[in-house]
Amino acid sequence: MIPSSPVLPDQASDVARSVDHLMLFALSGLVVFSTLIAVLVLVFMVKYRRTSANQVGIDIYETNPKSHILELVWSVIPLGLLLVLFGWGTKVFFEQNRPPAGAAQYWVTGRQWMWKIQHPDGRREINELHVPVGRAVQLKMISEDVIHDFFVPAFRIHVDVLPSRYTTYWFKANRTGTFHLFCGQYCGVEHSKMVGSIIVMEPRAYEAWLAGEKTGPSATGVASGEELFVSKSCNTCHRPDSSARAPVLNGLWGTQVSLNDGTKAVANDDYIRESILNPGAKVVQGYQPVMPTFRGQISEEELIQLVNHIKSLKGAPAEAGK
Ligand code: HEC
Ligand SMILES: [Cu+2]
Repeated sequence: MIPSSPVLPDQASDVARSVDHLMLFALSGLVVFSTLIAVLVLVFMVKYRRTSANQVGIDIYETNPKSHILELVWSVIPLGLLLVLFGWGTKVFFEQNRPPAGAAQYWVTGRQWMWKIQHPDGRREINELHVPVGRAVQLKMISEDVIHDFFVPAFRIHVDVLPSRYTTYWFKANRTGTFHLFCGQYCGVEHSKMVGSIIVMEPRAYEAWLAGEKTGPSATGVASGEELFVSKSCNTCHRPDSSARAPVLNGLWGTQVSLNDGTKAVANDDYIRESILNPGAKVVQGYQPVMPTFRGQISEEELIQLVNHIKSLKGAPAEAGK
């Protein structure tokens, strides 16, 4: 455990600790070797200084076979240290990038210049994210316009949020408190105002907070996935009772879909998002590419509602083409 210091930001997750240990290891190696080299430069400057006017340097390599050993030493030791750094860095990288099974999924939409967040139960908030302490929180993030970056120093999270692709990250806060959220990627004139807070609460307090003011999807101007499915007339083709014109979407989530070019795709968030915006890209086997594109007619937040809705559609997987 590293004590809090004025140099390092707050440390509020286990991953933050791993990142700091790795950073301190790299930093101490840097300090040791920089000092060693600086001292040797000074010592050798004095020790091997020119003492008479006609003195000429000698080629150490030819005259001293021991220099092979010396060269091996200064190659192998740094190699070993760098490999340690590499292996350790890889371990931390995977720790940071692989959410543990059962992590609760939160949606984050970045736009000029705010963060819009949706909880697993559909609750929404802006520039604030309330989470319970000690529970893994998975973030699924997308931008509505330019590239933003979800930056929470206390969790050592610094990850780009891209338009047209979901980025996934996770954290588990290990103490309660309020931590800064920044946009870490210059994104326009009000970039510096694109800030917020992560509020880490005791699980009980979080439950109480969730049960508090009701701001469901419809209360904040975004219709629920179920409503959108009707209002965007998805249901005219994707009727749960027939698979005549379009595949039934019940039970689709997580399955392998056979496409009419002979390949397969996994029905995940990105697949469903693409199916709605660019239906022609992956056409389900046995169907005609008749689905219209909804690009420009559905916002990222509405897409999230639709993805969540399709995810929640249980029942027998669609038969034809699977
Ligand atoms: C005109 C009829 C029609 C409408 C309207 C329509 N779809 Fe489709 N959809 C299809 C057809 C046909 C396919 C299968 C061919 C393909 O993949 O493009 C399909 C495929 C899909 C798939 C991939 C299904 C799978 O089994 O892999 C998803 C997801 C989907 N649609 C979602 C939607 C959503 C959400 C809406 C409303 C925003 C919508 N569709 C509106 C006809 C339609
Ligand atoms: Cu930004």
